[in-house]
Amino acid sequence: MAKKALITGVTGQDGAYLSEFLLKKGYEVHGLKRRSSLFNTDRIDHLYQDPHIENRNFILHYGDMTDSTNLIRLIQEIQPDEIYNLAAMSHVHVSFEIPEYTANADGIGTLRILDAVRLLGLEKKTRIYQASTSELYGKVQEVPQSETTPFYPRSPYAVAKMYAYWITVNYREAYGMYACNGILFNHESPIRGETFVTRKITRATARIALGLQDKFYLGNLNAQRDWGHAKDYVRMMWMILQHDEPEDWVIATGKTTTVRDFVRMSFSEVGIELEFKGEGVDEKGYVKACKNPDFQLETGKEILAVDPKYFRPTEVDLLIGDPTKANQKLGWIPEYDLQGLVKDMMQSDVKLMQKDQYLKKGGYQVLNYFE
Ligand code: NDP
Ligand code: GDR
Repeated sequence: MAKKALITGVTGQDGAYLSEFLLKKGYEVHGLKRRSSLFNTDRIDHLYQDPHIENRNFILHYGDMTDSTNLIRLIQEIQPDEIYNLAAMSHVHVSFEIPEYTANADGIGTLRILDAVRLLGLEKKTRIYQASTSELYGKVQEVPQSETTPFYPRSPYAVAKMYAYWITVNYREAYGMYACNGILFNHESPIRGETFVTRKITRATARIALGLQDKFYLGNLNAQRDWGHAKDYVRMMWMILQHDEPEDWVIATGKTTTVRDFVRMSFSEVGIELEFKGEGVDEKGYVKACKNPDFQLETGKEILAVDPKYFRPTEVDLLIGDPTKANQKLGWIPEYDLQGLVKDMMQSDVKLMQKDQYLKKGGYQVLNYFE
C-alpha cells in the first residue's frame, strides 16, 4: 500500500516541490487548496490528474486553515501517514497589515491540525511536519542560530509561528505524537512568490536587461539572509519525518548574504555589473558595465532606488543558520549553493520575460506589478 501524505499549502512554492518529490517516492499525495475566484494552481498544474480517472495519486481538496471542521473531516477521510503543514500567510511584511488573520491561519491553524489528529485517535499513525522558520530568531541573540538559540520574534508572522512551534512541541510531549518542527531558513526558487525579495530582484533584473522596465525599488538592502534552494529543503522535510525520533531541526546553508549582494549577483548573471552610491533611503544602484552584447544598457543608468515603504516596522537584520545537527544526523548536504540558486532563478525569469518581450513587440500591453 502506498503511503498517504496530506500537504496543506500545496499550491505554494514548497507545496509544489514537495508534491513532486513525494509522488516520485510513490506516495499518494493529498493537497489542501483554498477556494479562489481564479485558478490558483499554476505551480502544480503539471501534476494535475483528471478527477474522473480511477487510482489517482494526486488529489486536491478544498480547505482552509481557519476551518476546523473541514480539517477534521479531511484528515478522517484521508487517514494520512504524514501531514506536512505548510499552509500559512507567509509574507512577513504583510503580516503587519493582517496580524489577526496571520495568527489565526499560521498559529491556531497548526493547533487545528494537531488537535484533529488527536481527536481522531491517529496519534500513533500520523506523523506531522510543522513548517517553522528562522524568523523565530528575529532580533539577534547569537550567531549562527541553532536548535538551542533563544527565540525573539519580530513580526506578527513570527509570533504566530512561535505559537505554532511550541504547540507542536507540546502535543509531542503531552500526547506522544510524532510531531516535528523544521526550522527552515529562507529558501527560494524559480517558483518563489513574486513579492519575496529574491524573486522580486530576479524578475526585475530580467525585465530591465530585456528593456521591459527602467528601474525597480527595494527596501532594506543591508538585511542579511541565509538563502538556499527550495528543492533541497523539501527533501529535508521528508527526511525529518523518516527519522526514528520526532525532533526539531535547523535547515540552513550556514552562509549569509546581504540583499545588496543578491542584487549584484543577479545582474552579474546576465553580464551587467552594478555599483551602488549613497546611503540609507538615498542609496541607488547604477550600471557600471554591460558586458552582454544582447542587452543595450548604457553605463551610468540608474536601475535601483530605495523606497521606505518596503521597510518593516521591526526588521530581522541577520540570519545565519547552523545546520550541524541535520548534517550529522540526517546527512543534510544541499545540492545548490547561492550561485547555483541565482543562476536557476535568473535563467527561468529571463525565459519568462522573453515571452513578455514577444508580446510587447507584437503590440500587446504587458503589465508589471510593483509590489
Ligand atoms: P507560500 O506563500 O509560497 O505558500 C503558502 C501556501 O499556504 C499557499 O498554498 C497558500 O495558498 C496557502 N495558504 C495560505 N493561507 C491559507 C489558509 N488560510 N488556508 C489554507 N491554505 C492557506 O509559502 P512557501 O511555500 O514559501 O512556504 C511554505 C511554508 O513554510 C509556510 O508555512 C512558510 O511560512 C514556511 N516557511 C517558508 C520559508 C521560505 O523561505 N520559503 C522558510 C521557513 C518557513 P494560496 O496559494 O491560495 O495563497
Ligand atoms: P523574509 O523574506 O522576510 O526573510 O521571510 P523576504 O524575501 O520578504 O525579505 C527578506 C529581506 O529582504 C528585505 N527587503 C525586501 N523584502 C521584500 N519582500 N521586498 C522588498 O522590496 C525588500 N527590500 C528589502 C526585507 O526587509 C528582509 O529583510 C521569508 C518568508 O518566506 C517567510 O515565510 C519565511 O519564514 C522566512 O523567509 C524564513
